Amino acid sequence: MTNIIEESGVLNITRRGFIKASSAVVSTAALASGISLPFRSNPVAAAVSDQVDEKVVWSACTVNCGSRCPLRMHVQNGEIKYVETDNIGNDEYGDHQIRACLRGRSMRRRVYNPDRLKYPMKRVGNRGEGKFKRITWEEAYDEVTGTMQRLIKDYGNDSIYLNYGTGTLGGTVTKSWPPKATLIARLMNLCGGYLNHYGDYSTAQISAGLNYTYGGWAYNNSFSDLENTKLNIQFGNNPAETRMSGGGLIHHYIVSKNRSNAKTIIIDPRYTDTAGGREDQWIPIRPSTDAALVAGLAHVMITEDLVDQAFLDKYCVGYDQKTLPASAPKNADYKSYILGQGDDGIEKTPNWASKITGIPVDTIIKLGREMGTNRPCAIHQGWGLQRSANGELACRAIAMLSMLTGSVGVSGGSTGARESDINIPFVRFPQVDNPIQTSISMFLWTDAIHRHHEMTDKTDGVRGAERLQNPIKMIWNYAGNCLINQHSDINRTREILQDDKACEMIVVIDNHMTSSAKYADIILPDLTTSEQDDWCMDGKAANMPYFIYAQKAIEPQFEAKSIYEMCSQLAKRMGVEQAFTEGRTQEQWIEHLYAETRKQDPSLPTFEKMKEIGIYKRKYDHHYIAYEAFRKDPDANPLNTQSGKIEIYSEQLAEIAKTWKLKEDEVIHPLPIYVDSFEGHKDPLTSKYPLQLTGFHFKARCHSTYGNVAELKAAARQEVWINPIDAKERGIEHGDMVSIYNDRGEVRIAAKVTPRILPRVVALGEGAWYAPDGQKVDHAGSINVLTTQRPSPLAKGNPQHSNLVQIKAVQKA
Ligand SMILES: Nc1nc2c(c(=O)[nH]1)N[C@H]1C(S)=C(S)[C@@H](COP(=O)(O)OP(=O)(O)OC[C@H]3O[C@@H](n4cnc5c(=O)[nH]c(N)nc54)[C@H](O)[C@@H]3O)O[C@H]1N2
Ligand SMILES: Nc1nc2c(c(=O)[nH]1)N[C@H]1C(S)=C(S)[C@@H](COP(=O)(O)OP(=O)(O)OC[C@H]3O[C@@H](n4cnc5c(=O)[nH]c(N)nc54)[C@H](O)[C@@H]3O)O[C@H]1N2
Ligand code: SF4
Ligand SMILES: [Mo]
Repeated sequence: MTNIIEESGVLNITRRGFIKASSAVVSTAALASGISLPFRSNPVAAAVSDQVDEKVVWSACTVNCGSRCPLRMHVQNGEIKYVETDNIGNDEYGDHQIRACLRGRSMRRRVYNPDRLKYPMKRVGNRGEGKFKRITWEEAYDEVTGTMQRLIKDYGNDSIYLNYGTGTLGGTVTKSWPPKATLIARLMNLCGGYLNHYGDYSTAQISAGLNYTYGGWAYNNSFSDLENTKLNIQFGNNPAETRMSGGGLIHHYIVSKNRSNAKTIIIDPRYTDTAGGREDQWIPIRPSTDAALVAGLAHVMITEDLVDQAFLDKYCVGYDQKTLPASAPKNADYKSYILGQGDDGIEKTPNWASKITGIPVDTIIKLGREMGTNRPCAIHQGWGLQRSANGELACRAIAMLSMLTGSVGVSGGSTGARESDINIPFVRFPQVDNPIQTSISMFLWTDAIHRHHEMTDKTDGVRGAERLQNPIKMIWNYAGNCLINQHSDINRTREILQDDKACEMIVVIDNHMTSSAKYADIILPDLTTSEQDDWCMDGKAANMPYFIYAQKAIEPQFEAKSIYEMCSQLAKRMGVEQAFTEGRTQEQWIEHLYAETRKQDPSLPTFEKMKEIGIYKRKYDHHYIAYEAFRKDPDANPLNTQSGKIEIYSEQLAEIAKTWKLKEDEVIHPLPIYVDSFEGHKDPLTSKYPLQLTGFHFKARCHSTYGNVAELKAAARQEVWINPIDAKERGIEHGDMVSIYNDRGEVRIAAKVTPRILPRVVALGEGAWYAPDGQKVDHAGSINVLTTQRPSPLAKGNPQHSNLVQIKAVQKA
């Protein structure tokens, strides 16, 4: 299909169909097939009214869903009338269209949403009450810099915290995470620095855990490489919902898996959309027990002589006595652990694993044999299973399967981590060093407000210092809803934040009046992507990376300003304006960053060309194979671990396990063993709260973003998944209103009674907009009313999928 957008990024089309485009050679056939303009359906109106300017502008959806989609804004008289997406090219796999999902296509409803923040505002009521008065930008800037200067003087720069926020993760100038990449950090670092955070809500446990196994962030083969595999095993990985872009990873996943025709096994407590009839086998598993399943599978492979011993000997440390480090006690190797010759004396038989996981013994034996005889295997894990109380161990355990089968570093193989991608290098906004070295886990900021004096490296994972010197007195909350909605235990957070003598100033920079914005002292209304220019990238895209030049489609709404403008103005008041802007406007930075990028890679289109084409895709004819060089020559290309090899037994973890202060039910271990977790199926609390509640990332929203679009809410309703057995015991029928509760709070939402979830497990999509009534009961299905702020042992991360609850019926449908 020909399309005008191939020739011109920004088209001006008049009501009478004249085209005022820079370069366009546009056929009427293209017009007819590519765009349906309102004037064509109403020629009479067109004839009598004045000319209307219509243009099509490339923009993007920059939220943190892992994909990143181009949007083509149809703008009439300065207003977005409708939203299209990538429909250029021939759409052949490998050069396919990056088509936006329903969320991106509803961007217009986010830009013109009644929740839109219009003016700078200052809190007038109690914090969290949601009462604000309109102020001018000048007043807002003065208030922020005045208070900030006082706090820096009284407490130091380490009392100023940049909260996690990923609302504009896909932007470059507007990028909201990691903190050091944001313009707020640039501003703060020019003014003495800020308290940093490490880790993220997405991958805290896997980053911490597999870091010791592979050395640094653990990569895996790209999904496109599934076309070479013999067996496809997905642990808690749901790209059909979490990588939804039509051009993104679910597309790579389906096409390449079909090409290999490899058997596909989905291991998840829920029957996911990724399964959705495309799987050969669904193995439902009790949450937080994957490590036990792995041990059972290892037992099968070891006892039936199906492991790749040569691989384990050459590339790994600690599989058996031969490669165990000298510092380790005897029998501290993995094989001894599995065969019951280790410390615990328990043989990890399929029968043992079955009791813990709820998976039949036969299924475990069969799967172990399939893995051992279909090498290399593609073993991937999503991040849901590590977002749990024992997630650091679970994610390391899954990687064992790639090692036992010798699948690491080869085509068709895997590492056990989540799939990786090839990227196009792009020069980012230059960063200024942070003079403050201290950082905390992104999950412990509420603690750092009210018990900072107790927080040390050994107790709370403080980094860069032995202990926290100062409490958090000010929070910058840019493009994030983690102040309330996305952080655990909302009721606890509310209590901590209500005291405005503790944390004295909260600045929220957002587009909408979110639950986090209600807790602001100062609200600064930001532009949306549609109202400014930016480079948008970092979408997961296997071996077809791309970037988008998002261009301003409409004028700023109300009094909203760009983050660049806000920070420049604040910098001016702090006396660092020149250092902050380096004399450039936002548009000049955009051009400058691209010029720098093209210096590295002159094959990229010119800036002018990018304006026209909007999106640049690069097709690679190879796949990303993680640790390929290491596999080929481990001596020349060692890993970044202490030994240079894959560490099944980690001496560093053994040391941490000895020196850190942990609670009785918390385990850090040099081997990837199975342990019961707090709020797991064996926790004594199950006598009161017998159901394991697991969260999941839901197609109706990207976290909370798009959560206020009525059409999306109606298309994919928020409901709690419950098995018919559990429902029947409680007199619950499909559609009934139920109460989900534990000691932390209560949520009321409709029940989805379905065999798609394991009995004794219930599931709720994360991100619904918290809607409490006067009685503190949430009516939106906002899961973080029920989650805990107790961190996981090693990462000090968010165990947001480990929750025990009870459910009762409250109202018939
Ligand atoms: N229980 C539970 N909680 C979870 C999770 C879970 O699985 N379970 N998942 C966790 C994970 S993995 C993550 S990544 C976090 C995500 O947590 P957040 O990063 O807080 O993600 P969002 O809820 O999408 O919030 C993004 C905010 O950015 C705003 N925004 C969007 N576009 C713009 C813009 O152009 N400018 C500005 N200024 N603001 C904008 C949105 O309005 C929204 O308020 O949630 C975590 N919370
Ligand atoms: N539509 C949409 N897409 C998104 C997001 C979104 O909010 N909406 N968020 C994006 C972000 S920031 C992130 S970090 C990713 C998150 O990506 P993930 O963390 O992978 O997503 P989840 O849905 O939390 O978990 C994936 C699957 O793990 C399963 N699971 C939970 N516990 C266990 C367990 O113990 N064992 C096993 N085997 N499976 C388990 C869940 O049922 C779920 O189907 O998604 C991204 N994509
Ligand atoms: S939410 Fe994700 S998949 Fe959907 S349009 Fe935006 S970037 Fe694309
Ligand atoms: Mo995330």
